Amino acid sequence: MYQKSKELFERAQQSIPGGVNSPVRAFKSVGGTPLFIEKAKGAYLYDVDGNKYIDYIASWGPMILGHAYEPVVKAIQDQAVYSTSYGAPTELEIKMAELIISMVPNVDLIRMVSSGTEACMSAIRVARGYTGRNKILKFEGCYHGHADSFLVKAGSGVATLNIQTVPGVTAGTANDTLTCAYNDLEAVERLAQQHKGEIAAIIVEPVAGNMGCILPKAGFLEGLRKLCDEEGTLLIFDEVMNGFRLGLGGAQEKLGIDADLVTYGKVIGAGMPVGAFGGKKHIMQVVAPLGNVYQAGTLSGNPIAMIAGYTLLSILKEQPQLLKELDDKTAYLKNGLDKVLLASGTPYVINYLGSMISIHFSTQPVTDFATAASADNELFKKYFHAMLRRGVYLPPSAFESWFLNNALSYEDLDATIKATEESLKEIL
Ligand code: HOZ
Repeated sequence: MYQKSKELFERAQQSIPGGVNSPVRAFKSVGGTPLFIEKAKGAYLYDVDGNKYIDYIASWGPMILGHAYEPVVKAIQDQAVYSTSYGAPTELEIKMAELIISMVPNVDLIRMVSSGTEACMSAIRVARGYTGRNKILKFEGCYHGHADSFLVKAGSGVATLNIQTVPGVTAGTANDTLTCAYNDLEAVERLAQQHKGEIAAIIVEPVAGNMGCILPKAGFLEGLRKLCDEEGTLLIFDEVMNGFRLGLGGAQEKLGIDADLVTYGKVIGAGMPVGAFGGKKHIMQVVAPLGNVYQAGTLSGNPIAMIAGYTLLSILKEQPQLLKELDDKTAYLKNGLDKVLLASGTPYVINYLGSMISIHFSTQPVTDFATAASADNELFKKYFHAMLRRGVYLPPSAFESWFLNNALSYEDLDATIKATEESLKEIL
């Protein structure tokens, strides 16, 4: 069933560390052979062995309207004939910035970069430059890319591979990163008192997607906002996963909280390598060449990435019912999964908001990294493979959110619910 993938994985390991260019893809925590993908269209992935899967990764977020979405493909093709990169400004970059600013009201200035990692790395540099402070505070199990400052108690692949300390991150850098449990406002308040006047920024995934999907408790984000205002600390929302998915204005709009800086990633490139960081003018004006906080990149604002993202975001803006349809599909899936999971008798938790969702096989609410980690992740492995055998491609780790796309039909959702019912019968 996976013969060609097996051969490719063998070959890949000869030339690529671990055979993959991003660790979660190696299937380390679920075991087995990573699937090598040949193509994708709409809601489906096709591997090199000719197997078809209903896709719940959506390239970890950006395929909101499905894979190879025709308007995006055409826009890329039309742009490519004019060259793939100039290293000089284009009108497209202005249109992209104007579009995002029109959708996210508290962003006055926005800078394009090439990935979510770069966006978050740059945002904390801005926060440090603006406040003159060194420390940042992040939450256990949140993942903000692989810049040194964030690889402390990180989620996603770091959690999946159970890496406690990342060699190569200096003690000095790690010491400037304070951590708290997600949703523990009192712990944040205590740390803020201990480090009064030292914390440049609190960075958070408003809806966490790198320890499965975990929602902020009522008052948590509001409490962070208040604390930041009192302490002169900047609040950074990492909306790499949430942005333009949870709402046109992302989590800020959905949850009604303004961050000082916001970061975006793959979603704003419709799957092309893009990221961005933005915020209020008085903060963003420290960025070079307006100010001295240096940040740069030849591929920043790349025309192919800009046209892809601009096309996707314009469609989402013009047709807001698309996100509503997607949310309705997610609610339908959640209800169907609830039915079959309840009937199976196995303890479980489904967390979801908008079109982010995940299952933890847990006896207690999953509200932070500790509760996510104490879920039955051995059972998740079995569930993952049982679903894969039935043509459903879930994230290959319990420490990742699922992302729905609007190309999914209700038949696909029913097939996923049925596959879960059958899988649970097989593995329990
Ligand atoms: N760390 C990413 C998801 N949280 C996975 C990226 C990838 O493997 O493409």
